[in-house]
Amino acid sequence: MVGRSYIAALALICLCLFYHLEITAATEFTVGDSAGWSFNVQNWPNGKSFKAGDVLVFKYEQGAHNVVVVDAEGYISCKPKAGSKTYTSGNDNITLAAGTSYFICSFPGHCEAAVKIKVTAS
Ligand SMILES: *[C@@H]1O[C@H](CO)[C@@H](O)[C@H](O)[C@H]1NC(C)=O
Ligand SMILES: [Cu+2]
Repeated sequence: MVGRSYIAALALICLCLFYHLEITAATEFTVGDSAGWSFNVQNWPNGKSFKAGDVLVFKYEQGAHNVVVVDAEGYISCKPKAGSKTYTSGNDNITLAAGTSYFICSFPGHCEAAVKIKVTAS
């Protein structure tokens, strides 16, 4: 009897751990899906839920765009502050922190053409 309930308890613990991992595992998102980091990508985050630790993958032809980490002001104005972190590989992985993150392309006219996203992670 003792052996049985011990095994049952272990099984329950394993299930709970598995469930916990399932709900906390990081998700990888390709920004813009098949179109990638491109014009009019701005609405791509709509309806998706993000959590801290999720990874955004920005895919684009190297040299055609870049990815600049900005704040709300930079997002709205399309003007990154000097020294803003900039990614240029064309296959950039950015891990989300909790809160709202803003990314734009700083090539002339691109951010204005909606190569920008705002993502809120829980
Ligand atoms: C980003 O992650 C992908 C796999 O998801 C990998 O192929 C790529 O090399 C990574 N990019 C960088 C810059 O490390
Ligand atoms: Cu661009």
